[in-house]
Amino acid sequence: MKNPPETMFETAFAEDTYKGLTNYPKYLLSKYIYDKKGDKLFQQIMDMPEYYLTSCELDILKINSEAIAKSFSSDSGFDLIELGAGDGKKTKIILKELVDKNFQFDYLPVDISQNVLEELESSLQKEIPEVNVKIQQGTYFKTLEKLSEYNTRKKVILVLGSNIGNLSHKEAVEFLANIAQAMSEDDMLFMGFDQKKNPQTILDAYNDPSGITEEFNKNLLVRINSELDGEFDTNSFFHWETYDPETGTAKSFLVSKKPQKVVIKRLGLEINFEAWESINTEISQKYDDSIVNWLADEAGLHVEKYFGDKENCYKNYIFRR
Ligand code: AVJ
Repeated sequence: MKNPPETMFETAFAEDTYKGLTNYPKYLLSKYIYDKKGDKLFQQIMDMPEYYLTSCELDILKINSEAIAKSFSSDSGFDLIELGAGDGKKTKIILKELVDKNFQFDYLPVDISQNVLEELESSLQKEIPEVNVKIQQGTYFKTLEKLSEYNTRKKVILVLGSNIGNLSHKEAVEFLANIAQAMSEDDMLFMGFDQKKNPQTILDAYNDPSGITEEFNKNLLVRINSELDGEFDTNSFFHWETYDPETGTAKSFLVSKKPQKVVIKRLGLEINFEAWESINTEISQKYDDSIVNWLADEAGLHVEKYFGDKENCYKNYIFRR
């Protein structure tokens, strides 16, 4: 029982789920992991000892806060625009430094979730009340477009957490090109990229023994069950992680333990799984300087400099047009 393809879908989640599960090989989009429960699980991931990305980036920002703040500053002040602000734990290090040095700036965190933004605003009010916060609810590019229309002073665009890693190279170039389009000559992009490293370290980060990453991935099935009237038995799938050191791509899969059929009522679908058939749920790309330089070039940007940790586990790059 398959829907005729011309049927209108109620939500983007419904449409993307339909496309992904009727594709061969099957896939789901990682952006849908992040509902309330998914956000919470990601918070837990960031606190795991194996998930080195967060502590690496935090160290880079702490060690280089003076140089970073200085590179952001401008005589006529600037707007610090953060795409995907989250809880702001890492950003606060930079904000504190900017305030301490008396630099003139406004902080404009951009997020889809008004709730996340309001929590960030109130925690900043308590912790660093000197910061002028102007929360921006909306999608990244619509908001950037709007901001580049009305604001004339220097823009520093901040994207932390190696979120770009969830994109294919083609999508990453589009993402960077969209940002580049909103940038003028003086503007800067400051962005985190997780680096290629010992493959075992990467596998461990996405394959924790406590099973938090597994639950994080399976949240896609949980959401399909609750929002699309799906009937996934999450116990009949297990989490599998791979890392290809040649391409630098870590991939997450949910693998079916047995042959099974799964009904998703609101999609009018019955999905057939062979034993050991997989659903790709996420990619987490790892980079090196030559990949980053190539992506930048394709997007009409160039790398001005970068900040790394001692072992170059992770790097934050400054891009300009
Ligand atoms: C939020 C996209 C940076 O890919 O490392 C963490 C998400 N997935 N553990 C990443 C994630 C599994 C994370 N990003």
